[in-house]
Amino acid sequence: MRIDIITVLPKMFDGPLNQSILQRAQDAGVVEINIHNLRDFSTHKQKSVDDYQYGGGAGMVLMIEPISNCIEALQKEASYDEIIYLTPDGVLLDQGAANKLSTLSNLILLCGHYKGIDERVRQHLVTKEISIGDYVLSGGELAAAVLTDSIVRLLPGAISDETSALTDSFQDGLLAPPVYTRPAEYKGMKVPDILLSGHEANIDKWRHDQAEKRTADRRPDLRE
Ligand code: 6GU
Repeated sequence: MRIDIITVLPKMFDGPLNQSILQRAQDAGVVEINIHNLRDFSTHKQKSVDDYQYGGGAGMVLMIEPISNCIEALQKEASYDEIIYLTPDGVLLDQGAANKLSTLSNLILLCGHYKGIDERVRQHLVTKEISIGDYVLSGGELAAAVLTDSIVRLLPGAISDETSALTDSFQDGLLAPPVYTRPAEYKGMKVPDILLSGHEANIDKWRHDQAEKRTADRRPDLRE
């Protein structure tokens, strides 16, 4: 898979994409992630990428021209399945959406900033709009990093233990059951006996029951 991220704040991606599973997936060639500074596609002397909004009002708006230039340059290198704009008024990201996106080959993620982007970008260039939750972030960068992580960890070869992505919370519509590691007892706090029993079928049943209980307690909406 190839993911191209367009942003005015490329440094925001230095940390999140270069650790752990995301770094290993890139090292292993499972995914190629490229960060593009929108300013590099400005045709203005000052390299500006935003301007005042027509009709008046506070806040700068990202201009269509540098965004279009950047997308056109990328489309000379690859053919993209989706051009995704990260925005709080997009469709909410969930595990099902991440699963679907992980089956595609090439994605462009466009991060908005300031007051927003020219509506013509959304109408004519973008193919999908995604929000990561009902709260407001300062820009789309953190959302793009979240989306990238949710997709890349699902790619074959990204996680060494192939089964572990499948037992995540949400993957089967249930929250994940509790897990424990050594010691078996710490300051009087004990690991449930059944996990030490070695009885695989009973352990599977216990885990499933715990997942059901946790989901009913915390996220009854997931069961509907
Ligand atoms: Cl994608 N962008 C911004 N700015 N805020 C958000 C968001 C995206 N998703 C939730 N809040």
